[in-house]
Amino acid sequence: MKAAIEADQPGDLQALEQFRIKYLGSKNVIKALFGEIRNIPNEQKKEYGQRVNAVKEAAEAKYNSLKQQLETAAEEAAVKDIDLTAPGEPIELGSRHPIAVTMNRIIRIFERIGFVVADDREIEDDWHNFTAMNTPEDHPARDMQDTFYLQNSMEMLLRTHTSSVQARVMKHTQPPIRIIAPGRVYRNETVSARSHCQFHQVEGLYVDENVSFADLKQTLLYFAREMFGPDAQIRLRPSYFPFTEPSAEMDVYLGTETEKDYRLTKGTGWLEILGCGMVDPAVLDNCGIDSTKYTGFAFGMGIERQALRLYDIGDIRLFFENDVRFLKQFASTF
Ligand code: 2NL
Repeated sequence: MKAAIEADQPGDLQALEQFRIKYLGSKNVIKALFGEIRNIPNEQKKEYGQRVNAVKEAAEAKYNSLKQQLETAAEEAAVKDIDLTAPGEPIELGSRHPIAVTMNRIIRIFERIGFVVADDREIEDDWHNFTAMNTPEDHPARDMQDTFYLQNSMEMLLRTHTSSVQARVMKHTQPPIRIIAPGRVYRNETVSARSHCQFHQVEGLYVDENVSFADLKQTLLYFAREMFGPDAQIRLRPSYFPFTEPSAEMDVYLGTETEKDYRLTKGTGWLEILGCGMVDPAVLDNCGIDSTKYTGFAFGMGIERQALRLYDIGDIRLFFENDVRFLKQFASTF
């Protein structure tokens, strides 16, 4: 048996496995030799047992050393098959999403005059999204901002604007506060080429002593000129929001010289880009800021519509489909 084991030369891992099953497996041939011990005269049993044991140990030792040898050889062969001079797989570079590009441009403009980015959750409670913003339950303005509620709870919802982020900042920070809150927001709306149930917003808030409507106007004029060029003109039209008083919509003058500008502005040359106003004192008080001491202005703008314009895209849904054929087209923007 010992000679047989020595003669057996498994040349690869598969043959080695056959060797293992034969000599070391659960039904191995050495076991049979151990079984024979009852037919051996008593005085020879000890020597017989020792010899069979030696056979077993020889098989184990051979198995272990061959296993190491063969595995090392297999690893070396695998490495040898790699062509280290072959060119690597190219790593495809992605590109920024056009919404992110547009948002970052807006953020940078406000950062230059001291606004700091504030960020928070998209799943909000009713208080931060509505009540703090002077829109209590049953307020008609809630209809315009119908949203998605979490299952089993009318308390938790997907935020309809990033004002909720600013409410959180006001609750834990005393003025001066100068923040912008960019982020994704949701509305329960039918999806079409022009509107979607999810979109992005940048809101801004400035609260301090003696903040005036003139500060708001000058800040927005600065923004319009940075965003649309040094000749940009703005106009403010009276409007209504529950959280600001007075409130206004801001339009930027693009002119009607190009066909695109004519179409976009419906022939007027003016494009509506944001809503704004002086923060309603009730909102300040709701968030723990003394409205007899402080005043503030706030504004909010949608990103998708500006991005559609910037890149001349015809359908808002393209922003959310993540089709690389669409996204690749913005690889050169930053
Ligand atoms: C729009 C109009 C607006 C605000 C957002 C705001 C935030 C705080 C307090 C008061 Cl914390 N107001 N945000 C104000 C006016 C307009 O958004 O059309 N957005 C797309």
